Amino acid sequence: QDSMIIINEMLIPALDVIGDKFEKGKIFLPQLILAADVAKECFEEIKTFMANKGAASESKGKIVIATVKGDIHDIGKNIVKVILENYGFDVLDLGRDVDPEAVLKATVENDVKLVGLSALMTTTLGSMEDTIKLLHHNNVDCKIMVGGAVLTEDYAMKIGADYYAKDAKMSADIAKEVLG
Ligand code: B12
Repeated sequence: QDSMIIINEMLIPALDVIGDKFEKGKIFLPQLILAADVAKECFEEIKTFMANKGAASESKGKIVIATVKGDIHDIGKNIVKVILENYGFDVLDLGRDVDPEAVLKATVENDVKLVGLSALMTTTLGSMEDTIKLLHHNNVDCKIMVGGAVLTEDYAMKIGADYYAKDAKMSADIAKEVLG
């Protein structure tokens, strides 16, 4: 609970300030990278803390997660992973800049019923749509949840996702609904 407060009320707003300043040209790429590195360190600490408190032992089901092709933003995706693992789900993290084919392969080979995709840029929403289309064209029996700052619920539905999650807590609620 305390970890979620630190993430949602302190770390994410701080990154929003950084993003805003970057957009307005008040800070530049080196500062953006520095801020991202600091945030990563903080999330690592929280992850270790949560792991020490003891995650659930019995797996509640498998979930594939990935940041889509062309996108290297993975802080949000990594938070989602930590939270899902804490709720007892097995997370197969494919990393960032992930090819749609790799998502398809991991989902089919591991008989995964829930896939989570992340995209942080308007330019990579197309890769997200391509990944969803590929899963649908191959008739993969799985639900797809999507997230990332540039997404909206409407857009998520338009590109064929089953669920839109605005934050990590919501991803856990969706996983509970889909996987029980
Ligand atoms: C940190 C950061 C970086 C870091 C990334 C480090 C890393 N390892 O991730 C670095 C410095 C590398 C970077 C690079 C770039 N960035 Co950048 N970056 C950011 C920044 C400041 C914060 C993003 C972040 O981590 N937020 C915090 C996390 C926790 O939030 P989140 O990702 O939204 O995740 C939460 C939810 O969305 C949801 N969620 C997210 N994913 C998923 C997935 C699932 C399955 C679910 C269920 C939920 C979920 O849950 C998460 C937790 O609550 C944003 C600004 C912003 N405020 O968003 C810009 C931003 C995303 N970057 C931007 C840009 C333009 C770039 C660059 C192109 C810059 C450049 N000129 O090179 C490159 C892109 C390189 C690439 N190909 O991807 C733009 C994108 C603009 C746009 N609309 O397309 C932004 C919005 C900044 C801006 N305002 O201009 N960036």
